[in-house]
Amino acid sequence: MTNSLYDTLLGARAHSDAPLLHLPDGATLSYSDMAGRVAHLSGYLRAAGLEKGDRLAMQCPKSPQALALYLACLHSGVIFLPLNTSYTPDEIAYFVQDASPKILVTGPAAADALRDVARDAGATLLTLGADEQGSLTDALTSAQPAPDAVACSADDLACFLYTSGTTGRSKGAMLTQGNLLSNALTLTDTWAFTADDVLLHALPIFHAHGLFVACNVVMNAGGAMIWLPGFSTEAVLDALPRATTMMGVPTFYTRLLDEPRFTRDLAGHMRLFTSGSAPLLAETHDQFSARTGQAILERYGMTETGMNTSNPYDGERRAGTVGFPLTGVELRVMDQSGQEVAQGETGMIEVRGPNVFKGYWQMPEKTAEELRADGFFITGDLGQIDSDSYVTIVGREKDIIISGGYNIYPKEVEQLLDAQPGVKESAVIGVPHADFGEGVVAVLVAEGTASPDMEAIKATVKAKLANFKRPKEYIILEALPRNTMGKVQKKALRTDYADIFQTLDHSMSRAGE
Ligand code: MLC
Ligand code: AMP
Repeated sequence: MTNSLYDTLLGARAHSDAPLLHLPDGATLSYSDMAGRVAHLSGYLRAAGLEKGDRLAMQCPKSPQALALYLACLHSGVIFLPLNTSYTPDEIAYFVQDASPKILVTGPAAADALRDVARDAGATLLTLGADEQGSLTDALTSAQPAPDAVACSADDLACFLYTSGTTGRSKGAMLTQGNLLSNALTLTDTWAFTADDVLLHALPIFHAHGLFVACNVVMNAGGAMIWLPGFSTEAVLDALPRATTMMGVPTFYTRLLDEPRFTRDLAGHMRLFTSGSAPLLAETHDQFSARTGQAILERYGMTETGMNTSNPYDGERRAGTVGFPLTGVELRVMDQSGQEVAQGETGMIEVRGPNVFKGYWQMPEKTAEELRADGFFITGDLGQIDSDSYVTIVGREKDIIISGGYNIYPKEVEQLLDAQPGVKESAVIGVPHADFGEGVVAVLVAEGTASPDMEAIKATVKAKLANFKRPKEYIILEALPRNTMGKVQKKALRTDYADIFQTLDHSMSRAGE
C-alpha cells in the first residue's frame, strides 16, 4: 500500500527543483526543499510517538513550515487539525478536548494562554511563529528525517476540520485521504491547472479553501504559489503581475474593485480568478468583468464535502450561479418530503460523491442527521437548477452567517449573550455589509428595566469569541418579534436592520491597510 495523497501532492516531485513557494522576502522554496522539511518534521513526529490515526492540532500563523507540518502529517498518516488563528483559548480548549491531539502547535504569543489547555488534554505544546522560530524548530535539530511515507488507503483519515453546529457545539468533520485526493484531481482538471501556474495565495491555510482547494490543486499540478501571509490589497496589487491565477472569497474582489489601481492592465494577463466560500454578488461579478475583461469563476463547496460545483472553465461563467456539479459529484434538490423538486424549483441541496466526508468525529447521531444512508449529504443550502443545468444557491436553511468567508453560528453567540448579567434573551443576525458580505448584529432584550452593561458584555465577548464572530453592532429592544408559535422572527429583524452597515465607510473600518 502506498500513500497516494502524499505521493500526488509532493512525493512525486520530492527531487524536483521546480519552485513551490515564492516568499515575501524574495526567497523561493522548491518542491525538493519542501520534501526535505517534511521528511524532517515527519521524523520528529514519529520519534515523538505519533502513529497513524493520532491527531496533531495547529493554530499557527501562516508560514511555509505550517504548510510543511500539514504535509508531514499526511506523510506520517497523522490526522491534521488546523485551527483558525482568531480562536480564543476557550474555543481552542473545546477542540483540543474533543479531538485529543497528541501535539498542539501554536504561535509563540498564544503559548502561555494555551499551556493549561494542552496539559489538561494531555497534549504536548509546541510553538511555531510566522518567522518559523519556536520550540518545534528547536526540537527538529535532534530529529532524524523519515524518508518513507506511511502507507495509507483512500479511506484513512487525513484531516479534521471543525465546523460549528446549529446547536452551538462544533463538530469535527472527518475528511479522508480519498476525499482530498478526489477533489484535488478533479479541480486541477476542471480549472486546467498546470506546472506553469503561479497562484496568488492570500487565503488562510486553516480552512478547506486555502489549504485543500488552493494548495492541493497547485501541488497536484506541480505549479507554484506566491505565498502572502494574508490578504492585503497592497500586497496583492504588487504580486498580481507575477501570478497567473488567484483564488479568493468575495471580500477579496470587492476590496480590489475599491482600488483604482486595480485595472485591466494589471489583471489582463491573469488566466483565472475563482471565488467561493460565500455568495459572490452578481453585481460584483459584473463590475469585475467590466473593469478587467475577466469573468470570475464561482464555485461552491463546504467543509464536509470539499468542492461540489463549479462554473465552467471554458464556457459561460454565469453571474449569480455556482455552475455545474463537478465530475463524479451528484447533486440533487429535494423538497421537504424527500422528493426531488421539479427543474427550476427551490429545495434543499444534497450531494454525494468521493468528496463527501466520512462523518463527524465521535458524533454518530449528528452524522446520521446530515448524511443519508444512501450517501447523500444534506448541505443546509437551498438551491435550484435552471434549464441549462446551472445551480444557483438561493438561501440557507441552516441558521448561519457568512462573513468574509467565515461561518458564524448565531446560536453560539446567542448562548454567550444570554448568559450575561442584565440580558434576558438575544437574537444574532447577519445583515448586508459592503466589505464582509454579511455583518454580525446582536439584538438584546434587557432583564428588567435597567440597560445591560454593554462595555462588560463586549469585554466578555472579546475574551470568549474569535474576532470574526463578534457582533459589530448591538441593538436593545423591549421584546424580540415572535410568530404565533413563539419562534423568534429573524427575518423581520434582518429586514428592520438591513441598512445598519450602509452608512459605515468600510474602507475606514479596516485596520492595518
Ligand atoms: C476580520 N474581521 C472580520 C473578518 N475578518 N469580521 C468579520 N468577518 C471576517 N471575515 C474583523 C477583524 O478582526 C477586525 O475587527 C475587523 O474585522 C477588520 O479586520 P480587517 O483587518 O479588515 O480584516 P482582514 O484581516 O483584512 O481579514 C478580512 C479577510 C479575512 C476577508 C481577508 O477574513 C479572510 O481571509 N477571509 C477568508 C476566509 C476563508 O478563507 N474562508 C474559507 C472557509 S472554507 P477588530 O474588531 O479587531 O477591528 C469554506 C468552504 C468553501 O467556506 O467553499 O471554500
Ligand atoms: P463552511 O462550513 O465554512 O465550509 O461553509 C460552507 C458554506 O458556505 C456552504 O454550505 C454555503 O452555504 C457557503 N458557500 C460556499 N461557497 C458558496 C458560494 N459560491 N455561493 C454561496 N454560498 C457558498
